[in-house]
Amino acid sequence: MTTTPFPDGFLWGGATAANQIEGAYDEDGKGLSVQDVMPRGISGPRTDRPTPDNLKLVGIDHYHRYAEDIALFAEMGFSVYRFSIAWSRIFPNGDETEPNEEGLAFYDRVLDELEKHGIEPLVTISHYETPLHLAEQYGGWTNRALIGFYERYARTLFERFGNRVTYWLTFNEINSLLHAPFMSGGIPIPDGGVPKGELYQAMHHELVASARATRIAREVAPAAKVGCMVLSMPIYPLSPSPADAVAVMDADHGNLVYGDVHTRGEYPGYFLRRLREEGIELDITDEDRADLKNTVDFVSFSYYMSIAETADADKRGSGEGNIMGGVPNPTLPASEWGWQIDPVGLRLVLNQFWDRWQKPLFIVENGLGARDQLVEVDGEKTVVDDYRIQYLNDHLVQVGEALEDGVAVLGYTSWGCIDIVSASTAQLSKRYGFIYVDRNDDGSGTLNRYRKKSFHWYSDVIRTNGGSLTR
Ligand code: BGP
Repeated sequence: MTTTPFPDGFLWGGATAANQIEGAYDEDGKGLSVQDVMPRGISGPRTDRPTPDNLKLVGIDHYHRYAEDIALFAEMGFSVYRFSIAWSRIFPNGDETEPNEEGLAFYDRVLDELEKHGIEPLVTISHYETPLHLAEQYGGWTNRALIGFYERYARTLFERFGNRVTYWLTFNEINSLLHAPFMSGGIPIPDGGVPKGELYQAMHHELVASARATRIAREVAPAAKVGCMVLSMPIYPLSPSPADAVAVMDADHGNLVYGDVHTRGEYPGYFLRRLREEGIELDITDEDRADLKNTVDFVSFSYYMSIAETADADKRGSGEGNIMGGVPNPTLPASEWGWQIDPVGLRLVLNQFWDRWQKPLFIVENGLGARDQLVEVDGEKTVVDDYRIQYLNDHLVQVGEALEDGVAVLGYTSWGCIDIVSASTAQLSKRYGFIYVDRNDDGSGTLNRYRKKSFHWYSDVIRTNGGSLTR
């Protein structure tokens, strides 16, 4: 009998996002989203209209292969599967008053498959998939009108799926908005950049929308558990100087404010000071303040890496990262995409979030993007991804440490449980999955699925509830 720190009922699974997996970008009434005009993710310019080099137009054709993919997730023993609903499948332009029934029917079919296999859905309402029309006609989330459109969209989902979906996330990585305005907030970026005041106003609109969705869920789907979702990135001081410690505190505050608002129901003093010092007057109504009091049931987050920070201007801002970067940490290795690998950072951020918010936590993204080599072993096509097994094992061991520390963790959905298009660079060659998908960056490939070595490894981890991890 193996011992394990993971409690009975811990939810094990994987995560994806509609724009990175589904394809069928214009099928069954779906409208364009900002992703359909971002052929290079956030690492390249947007286009006016979809271009054939945008891998997301086809993705991995999950829109037609969802039953096969979910059967593979079930074979691994998933008890939970995180996916997003594409906003522009439900409201093609985003400002319609009635939803697109064909879009709703697709997610009914996905939920049918999950129920067939006893897999709990964990639904992201908005995962970087703002309808392009809302970006182009309204300016995205800088426009207060988006709160109403998002409310209508969320209410439609709760009414349609509220009796089948327990776990909901309002916005994916809501704290990325200032760093990726177009992808995260549907905000067109003029040559001179988006004025900071408009970005902060957009942030406020999303926080109000998130809180209103939380209130609506409680009215329409009383069994629902609503969580916020933030991009976590523990920050270490580059030196023990107090100045570097202050630089860390300031950088951390920039991310923690979102969880603070979602769990406390108001803006913290350090954020109000930041607005004052930047001369920014937010348009906050009394209704907004009342709305923000609708705090979440749990906090979910993505974790890939940690960064360092310093007060030394010459060293700042040179690090690679998931949408945000700090200063490279000389004590840590990095992935092929320069993301610093730090399993202990996951234990630290679990403790930080638990100590700060005392809300159950859900790790809804964690994984290693790597170039995989498809090979043949015993007549089977596979990938010998020992590097991914090592990364995931070491991170899950730290989740176990956090559980021993008394942190309440609901579950873990590894990112990209099947190879999908990456967000930051829109590549398929940056693979995360337990399942290899035969499609390449040039769009070639059969779309066939193949089980990697990590597929069988993860099956064992789930079967033993973490007992098979090597500590
Ligand atoms: C997060 C996004 C995910 C996913 C992940 C990995 O920011 O929430 O959608 O893409 O990053 O990043 P990438 O795909 O750029 O490697």
